[in-house]
Amino acid sequence: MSIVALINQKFADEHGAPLVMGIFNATPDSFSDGGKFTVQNKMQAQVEAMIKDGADIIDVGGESTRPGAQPVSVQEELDRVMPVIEFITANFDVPVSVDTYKTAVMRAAIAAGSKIVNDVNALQDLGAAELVAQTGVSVCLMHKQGGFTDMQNKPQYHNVVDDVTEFLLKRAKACEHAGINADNIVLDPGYGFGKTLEHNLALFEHLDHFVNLPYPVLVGVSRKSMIGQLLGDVPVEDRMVGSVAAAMLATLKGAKILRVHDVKPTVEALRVTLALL
Ligand code: YH5
Repeated sequence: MSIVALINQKFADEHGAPLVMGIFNATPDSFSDGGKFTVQNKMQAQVEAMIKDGADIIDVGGESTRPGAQPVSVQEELDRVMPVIEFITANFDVPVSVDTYKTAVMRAAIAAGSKIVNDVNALQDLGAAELVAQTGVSVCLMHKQGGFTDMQNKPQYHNVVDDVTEFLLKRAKACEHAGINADNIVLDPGYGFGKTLEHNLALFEHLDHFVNLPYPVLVGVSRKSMIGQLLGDVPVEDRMVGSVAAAMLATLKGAKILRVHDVKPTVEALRVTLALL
């Protein structure tokens, strides 16, 4: 099923609800206390909890793309994400997205059953768009400015909303030209990727503009520094309520996929928000 069909089905069945994409960080710091057995069991328990809590998609990533994070090799990234992807596709029907910008990782993830490529680099790696076209999977194209190490170093735009729009539409057209069906494309303004707080706020204020483009929009603000900044520079563990609030406003502004760490609080907030609307 195309991502647009999945979005429309839930939207119709659940009073305008967007899809909830649960973030699964397959990085060693998330799971490394104890032996291999413990690691595997914790991974499985977290996946099961996210599904029980109502995640519509599980987004598996093996390389931290936070500013200043260390890059990892293709082999290391595969070692992190493949056991998780294989566990989910073997045991559950929930669609898996793979959070990667590397064609080789996309290829392995798709072969293991991933139905969505979530690419912070908008399929600009060599052969990425062709791979997605040939395999018929869906893609989220995200905007970022700059490379991963320097992107928060004085980001600048002529007009952030126009610049991000121009980039995303250009990438969407290139992807369609490569053979990707329009119904398999999602756009994402890329909160926090080469953006100051002001840029992030402008992109949020003008979400209606992105939502009016001919592709569904994914919003990923969960636990990000913009939430921390709005709360007076609170640490990451104190950003859940702010993240859920932002996700609800994004929903009211027409976002169709919410990428979140806290699935249960987001799903509960959505039920109440949409029931009272
Ligand atoms: C996104 O927005 N983000 S990875 C810094 C944080 C918290 C979270 C503590 N992949 C996105 O989640 N994919 C990531 O501060 C993404 N959209 C899409 N499509 C960064 C992340 C994070 C970074």
